Amino acid sequence: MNEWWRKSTVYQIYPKSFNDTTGNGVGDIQGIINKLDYLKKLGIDVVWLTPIYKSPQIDNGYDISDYFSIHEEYGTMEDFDRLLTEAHNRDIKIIMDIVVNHTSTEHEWFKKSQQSKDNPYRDFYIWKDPVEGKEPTNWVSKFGGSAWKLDEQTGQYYLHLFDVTQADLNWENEEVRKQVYDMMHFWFKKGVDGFRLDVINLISKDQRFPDDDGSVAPGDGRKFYTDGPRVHEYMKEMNNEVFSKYDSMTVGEMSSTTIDHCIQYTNPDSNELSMTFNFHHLKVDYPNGEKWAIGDMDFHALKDILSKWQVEMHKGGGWNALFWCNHDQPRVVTRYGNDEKYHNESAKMLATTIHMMQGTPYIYQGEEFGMTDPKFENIKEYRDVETLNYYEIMKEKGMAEEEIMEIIKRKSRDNSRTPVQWNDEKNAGFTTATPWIDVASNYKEINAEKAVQDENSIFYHYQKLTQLRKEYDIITYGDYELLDRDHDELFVYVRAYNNEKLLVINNFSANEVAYELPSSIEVDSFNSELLISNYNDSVSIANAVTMRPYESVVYHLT
Ligand code: TEU
Repeated sequence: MNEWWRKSTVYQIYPKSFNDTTGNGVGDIQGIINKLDYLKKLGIDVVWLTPIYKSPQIDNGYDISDYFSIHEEYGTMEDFDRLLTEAHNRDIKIIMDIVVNHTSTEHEWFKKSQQSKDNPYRDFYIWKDPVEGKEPTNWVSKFGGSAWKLDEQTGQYYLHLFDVTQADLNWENEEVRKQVYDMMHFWFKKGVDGFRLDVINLISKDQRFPDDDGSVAPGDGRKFYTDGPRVHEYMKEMNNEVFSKYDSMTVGEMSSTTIDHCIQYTNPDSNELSMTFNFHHLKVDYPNGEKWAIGDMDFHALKDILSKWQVEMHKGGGWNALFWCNHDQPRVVTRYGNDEKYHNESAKMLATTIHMMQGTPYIYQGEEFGMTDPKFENIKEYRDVETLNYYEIMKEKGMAEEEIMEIIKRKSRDNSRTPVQWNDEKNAGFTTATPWIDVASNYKEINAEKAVQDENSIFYHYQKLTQLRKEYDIITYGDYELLDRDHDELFVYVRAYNNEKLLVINNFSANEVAYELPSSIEVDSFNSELLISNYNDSVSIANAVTMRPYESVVYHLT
């Protein structure tokens, strides 16, 4: 089997914030077509489009009301077909984001399901009688509040792990599964190259629907639906019915998952998915696991987690999706780097850290030239449903406005959803109208046009990383070892493949750090070549090196 995705770099587009050509303040499909040459220049191989289907847009398209049509603000099916052709003409593949854990409550299936208990669509969703006059379980929604909503007319509750307008589908129902597979065939037949599957490890629920004992957090029901009882059976069925029939790539978004499950999802012998996203490395700044609180990044935990996934997925024949940023996460240069004095250095260093690992790397729009969090101070500037819900929840807890806004400023998903900063013109060149969400104020300094004009920019660093991946098999196939685990500032690892090694040294601090390489590396017995660095005058390797603030170097030893 041709596993092209193992050597690919993926670029994620959040269409709403990408590029507006119709002048309505919202990005569109034509806007993506207009930027394909820019993406080609960056060197990416695959575009992941977040949902563009018809949707009431309560959760920006993750609430689908019709899987077969395009959301009208984004354009038409003809526009989409043109995008596919234009992308393929440039050797860029397109993968669609598909949301099948839930649909919008405006989907026809849900509307019918809601009509009566004996409607044939009733069983498409998860309806339960009240228990002692209350919710069927104590589970909370990931966006806050109960995960159950009472339907007054029929007297039953439906499950929604996310927003109340995102009703969970009942995967136990064979007809649901069949409809989903048919819909996937529809998109494959159009020519799409694969899917990103939204929260796909939540589709199988424990059919006993027990209460949570609160041992992790009050009402945290995760253990009853995460990597649930039949999830691998469903993935194998989906693969057998759909994916196996096309030369496709599939990436599953795995919420709170484990390495063992991800090995099972992605080892080719299981016939499930190509690769998985997991989020453990993006929780190392959550104090006691709490997202809506501010904490320092635990650097040792970051190294341990990323390394453990590298080593164990490799051993188990699994495959990682590598990423720092997406539309749900704050911008990494602000979060784990330094978005002021060392903006350029730290953005490049962070990129190198994951692009030299084993797996398929993802670049989120704007990351390639170092977009930062916008640092909006006022709740009126925020749009995200999760953020607005938690604003109310924190208010109800009696927290002060100032404290709440400090948390939101650091944690909101809108941090990554501000319009792409194309140039230094009005609205950063994103739109001629009022954008649906404000542009970050630093667009005159940080924008794509400026990056493309400057050979030392972050953009060209990413371009180089995508090229190296194509040239050096060791990046794709080599094994991984973390060095100097306890070092407080440096993240150092080696990749090894046949008789070659890659030595990757990243300084995560603003300090100058003197570093002596462990003798096990035996640098003297190799020829070494500096493959990439983020200072123009990084030196060739020796047993001892001095790493400048956020310096990052990669040596190829042969
Ligand atoms: O996200 C799933 C998910 O659990 C998150 O990353 C979520 O945003 C986070 O836990 C909130 O703290 C996916 C999509 O990426 C996200 O945009 C959707 O809102 C969500 O599923 C529901 O479809």
